[in-house]
Amino acid sequence: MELIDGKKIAQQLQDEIAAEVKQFVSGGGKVPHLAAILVGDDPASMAYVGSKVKTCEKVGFKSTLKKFPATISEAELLHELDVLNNDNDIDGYIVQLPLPKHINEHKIIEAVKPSKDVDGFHPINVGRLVLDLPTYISATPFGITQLLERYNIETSGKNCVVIGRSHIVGSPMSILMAKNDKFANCTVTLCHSRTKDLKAHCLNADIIIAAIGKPNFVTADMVKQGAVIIDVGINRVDDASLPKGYKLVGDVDFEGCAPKCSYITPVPGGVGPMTIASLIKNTLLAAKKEIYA
Ligand code: BQF
Repeated sequence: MELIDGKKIAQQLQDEIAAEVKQFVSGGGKVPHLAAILVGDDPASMAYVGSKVKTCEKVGFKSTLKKFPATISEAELLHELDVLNNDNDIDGYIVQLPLPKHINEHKIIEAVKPSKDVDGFHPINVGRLVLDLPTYISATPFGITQLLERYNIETSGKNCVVIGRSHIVGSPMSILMAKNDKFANCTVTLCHSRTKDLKAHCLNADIIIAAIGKPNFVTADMVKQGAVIIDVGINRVDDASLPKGYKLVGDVDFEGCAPKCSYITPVPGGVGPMTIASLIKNTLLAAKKEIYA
């Protein structure tokens, strides 16, 4: 069993990006500038945005964090997006999800200018992903393909089971793994809450990508000997013995499954750090106008 060290690969990616920024700026390019909109005070969202801003500093980007109370109206938020869409210094921006219930997420996502949509959530960018056109690949699926590539994991012709059909992870991941690309070319099965006999599908899988949001959902009895497991789950589980009062666990029973795996990602330190690094990469692509001229 080899552990896939997402923290290490994310650091490598960030070092590469930092070097590229230096070169780009010394050649007269503008300093890449990411903006983030944070609505409300959900602690997890605050932490995620915080690490995005911190990573911008580390790679030599400018960043702008725009915080709004949970009571902001949809119209006011749409106005803020309009401001960012028209600010020529902002190369890309994100709206940290989830948003408060009174705001229609779809409406917000559709208001992001596609050329600045470094999360890759806009329908235009999702459509471009499906059609193999240049696009911002959403950060978690992009990060996972980077891990497969950097560990040189054989994927061609393999059976890949994606568990979870979210618009952010499961759905785009299933599309990426089915593509005619070196670190894809899988036969993909997208499993979800209505799947019959999930265990049989998993036992047939060479690669399992778990994105369900339920701690310890994938257990050893569901895993074929030698399988690759990518654990996308970030679940808080109460643990009074820890200073924070909780620990992070994935969607996979790591202890049980790891002995059967050829490769497995840990939580924390697996897919999570790659999500951040991929967002940063997309922002560099935006600043260099490599996706939209
Ligand atoms: C790690 C996210 C659910 C909903 C909205 C490193 C992150 C997480 C874990 C991180 C996530 C999850 C992010 C680790 C960003 C991933 O060491 O394991 C980094 O910051 N993430 C987000 O922005 O919004 C979410 C999960």
